[in-house]
Amino acid sequence: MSRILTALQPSGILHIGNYFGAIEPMVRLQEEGNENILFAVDYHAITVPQDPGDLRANLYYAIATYLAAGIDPEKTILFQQSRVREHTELAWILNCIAHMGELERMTQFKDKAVGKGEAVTVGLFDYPVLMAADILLYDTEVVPVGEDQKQHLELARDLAERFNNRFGDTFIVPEPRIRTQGARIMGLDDPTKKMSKSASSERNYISLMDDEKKVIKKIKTAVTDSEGIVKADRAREGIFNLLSIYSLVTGRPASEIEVDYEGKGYGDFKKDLAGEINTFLAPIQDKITEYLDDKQQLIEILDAGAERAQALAEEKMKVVRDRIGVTL
Ligand code: ATP
Ligand code: LTN
Repeated sequence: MSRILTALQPSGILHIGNYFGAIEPMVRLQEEGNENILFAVDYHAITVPQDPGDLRANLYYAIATYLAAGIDPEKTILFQQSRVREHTELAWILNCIAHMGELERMTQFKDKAVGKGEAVTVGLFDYPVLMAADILLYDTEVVPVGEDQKQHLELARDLAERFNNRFGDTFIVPEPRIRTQGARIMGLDDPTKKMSKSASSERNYISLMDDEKKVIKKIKTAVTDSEGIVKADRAREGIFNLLSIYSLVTGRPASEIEVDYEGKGYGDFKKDLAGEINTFLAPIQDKITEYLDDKQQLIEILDAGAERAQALAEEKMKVVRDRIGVTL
C-alpha cells in the first residue's frame, strides 16, 4: 500500500485529456486500496488572474467531476487546497531553501511568463514550490502526473533532499508516476500538440460537458490525413489520436477497432466515434449535474476531507517547525 497524491487546478473546463490522463487513473489507484489524496489546487489557480465568481463555480464543478468519475470520498481524501493552511506555511519554509536559479529553469514558468515582462507575478514564479509543499506535507510516495509535470516533481525531490540534509530526515522523497495510457491526448485541431483547455479554439478539445451536437461537430472537423485508412500508426498523428480516444471511451484495444473499419473511410469512423464519446459522456454529465444541484452535499464532503487532510498536515508541520528551530 502506498501513499498516492495528486492535484488538479480548478480552472474551468475539464476535457477528456484531463479525464483519462489524471482523474480516471486516480479512480483505479483508489480501487487498488492505496492511501489516496486528491485535491483542487485553488491557490495554484490564482497564479493567473481569476474572477472570484468563476473560481468558486469552478471549484464546485471540479469536485462534482471527481465524484462523478468515481472518486469515493471515503477511500480518497478529497479536499480543497486553500482549506488546509499548512500548504502555504510549508511553501514559505521551502521558499527559504529553494534557489532562484532552479525556479528560473522551470519550463512551465518560462512558457507562462512570455509577454508579461517585469509584470510577471511572484506567485507564478513560486508555483513549483507550493506544489512541492503539497506533496511533501503528506509523506507522499507516489505522484501520478502527466509528462508536463515531471520537472516540477524533480524540484520537489531536490527540495526534500536538501531539507533532509540540512535539518535531518524529515521528508519522504517522492517518486513520479508518469502515465502511459492516455498520458497525452492530442488536440483535435492540431494533433501535434496536447489537448489543452487554454487552446485558442474550442475545436481543440472535447469538454466533459459538451453536448451531443458539439461532439459530433468537433469530431467531424478533427484533423486527419488524406490516406483514408483507419490504422494506429504513430506517424499519422490525427488518426492515431482519434483511435486512442475511441479505445479509451470504449475500453477496446485499438487493434480490434482497426479491424472494424477495414475498407471503410474516415466518415463512418468519425460518426461512430462521436456516438461512442456521447455514450461515454452521458452518465458522467448526469452525475456531475446531480452533484452540482446539491451544493450542501459537496460542502459537507469537502469539510470532512479538509479535516482529514489537516490532521495529517498538522502532524507533519509540528516536526518541520521543530526541525528548523521555531518551536520553543
Ligand atoms: P492547460 O492546457 O491550460 O495547461 P491542462 O488542460 O493541461 O491545462 P492542467 O490543470 O494543467 O490541465 O492538468 C491537469 C491534469 O491533466 C494534469 O495531470 C495533466 O498532466 C493532465 N492533462 C492535461 N492535458 C492532458 C492531455 N491532453 N492528455 C492527458 N493528460 C492531460
Ligand atoms: N501543477 C499540477 C497541479 C498540482 C499538483 C500538485 C499535481 C499542484 N500541486 C501536487 C500533483 C501533486 C498540474 O497538473 N498542473
